[in-house]
Amino acid sequence: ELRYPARLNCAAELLDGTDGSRPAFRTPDGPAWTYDELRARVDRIAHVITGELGVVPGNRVLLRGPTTPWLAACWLAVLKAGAIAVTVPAQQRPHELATICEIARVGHALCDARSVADLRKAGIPGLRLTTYGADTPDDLLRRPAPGTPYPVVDTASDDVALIAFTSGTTGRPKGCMHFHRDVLAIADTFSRHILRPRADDVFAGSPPLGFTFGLGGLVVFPLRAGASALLMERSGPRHLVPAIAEHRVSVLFTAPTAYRAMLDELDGYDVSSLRRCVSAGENLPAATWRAWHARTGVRVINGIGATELLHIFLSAADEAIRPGTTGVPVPGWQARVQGPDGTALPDGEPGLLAVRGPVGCRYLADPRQRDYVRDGWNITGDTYVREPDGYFRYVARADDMIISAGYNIAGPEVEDALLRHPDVLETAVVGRPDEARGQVVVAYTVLRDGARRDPESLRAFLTAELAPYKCPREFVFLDALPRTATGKLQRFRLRNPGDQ
Ligand code: 3SK
Repeated sequence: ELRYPARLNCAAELLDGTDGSRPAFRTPDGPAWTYDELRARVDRIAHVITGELGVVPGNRVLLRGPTTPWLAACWLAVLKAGAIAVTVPAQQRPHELATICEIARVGHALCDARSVADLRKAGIPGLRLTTYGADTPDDLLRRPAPGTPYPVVDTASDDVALIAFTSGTTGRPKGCMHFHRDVLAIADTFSRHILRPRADDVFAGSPPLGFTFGLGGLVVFPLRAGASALLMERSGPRHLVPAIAEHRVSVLFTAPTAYRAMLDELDGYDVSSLRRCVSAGENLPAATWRAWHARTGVRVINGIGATELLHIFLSAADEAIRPGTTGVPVPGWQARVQGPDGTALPDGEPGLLAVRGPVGCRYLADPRQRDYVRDGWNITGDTYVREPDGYFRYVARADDMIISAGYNIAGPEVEDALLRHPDVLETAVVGRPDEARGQVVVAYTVLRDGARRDPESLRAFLTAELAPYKCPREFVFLDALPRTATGKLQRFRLRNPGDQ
């Protein structure tokens, strides 16, 4: 069991203790920031926000901007000063920002000057907006501040440190409150037991810092290990591969579709520095796992996490990794599969994934809390099967099961089969309402560059892979699949093409 002292400031814990001359953050083109430089910059920002800007402990401070060391430093400074960081994925639109600020009662915002237009357009009443990274005298980073260390605010370990918003594939965004101890708990469970980072590791990846997958993988885990992170503003597959080679990245965090897309970019690059590759955000198809392993020799660590639970709670490491499964509960976590009435189901039967552990869901003023937490278990909304050997296998999001002519069909199983076709880059398989059958299976597919749009070839391929009732009735070819700002597939937009 994890035990933390009653008084704890997680930012101070993450910043202290590492040799000041070691690198903390770097960017693809600038010089590295050492731990000493990071501490000095965090202290400077903390002085400015609490002095001139008037932030006091408990205030909610919105942070917004591309993935840079300055955004990470602002996050650390807000927490060190006892205030609460409100994080949002970078691409939120003005009306979404206004809703988030209203829900979280945000009083201050620290915003990269390049991302400020939408925040200004949102016209949030009473918001004190300060930019960083602009060439103006009122910029956060140019304001006068004492050059002395900032005295860390003595927060309780269960004071709220951050409010992370779920990007919400549908509905009003939900703010998830997390404590100072939760931030350390994700490092002391998933990172410590599965990732096992070393101080000489270089972390990099694509998830933005506004998504807790990125915040953990690119800030919390490297700092907790005294390691360094390459923070990239542009982190698509075409940027990641050269960056891995140039900066000798050893720990990579990205999503399944990026692993698949990176396979086409690897030629001519030396990625032998990689020793840990983590995939989350969506289920990792076995075909992608095998293809990445064959090309790089690295066994991808699959995981499932949730913004509600801050980071990954089911996973496996090294030889214990079993492609096509997510893994087992991360040490410190418990998981089971249950029926809609809350009773545990026997192994082999699909049902709702329920988990509990050191971090729990705490929605900010939202009645949906009652649906997410039932009898002390967090119900993630995923359908899973627990195999007799204790491994958890993803079936679908609970609302992604297709019921066609009385058959239950898991869209991801059909997707997995389609991804084994050499022309298929990405696919999403959904049920479309149908009078005769209830639903019919439709495959939306993005092909690799230069491949021919030939539904018959896909149909013939699938017939050899799947029972006939699972084969899509229709194939639709797209240039890209609809995704949220954090890269999650928006299946509802394919099921109901009129919805936005
Ligand atoms: O979606 C996930 O699997 C995830 C992983 C880590 C942290 C947060 C999330 C939502």
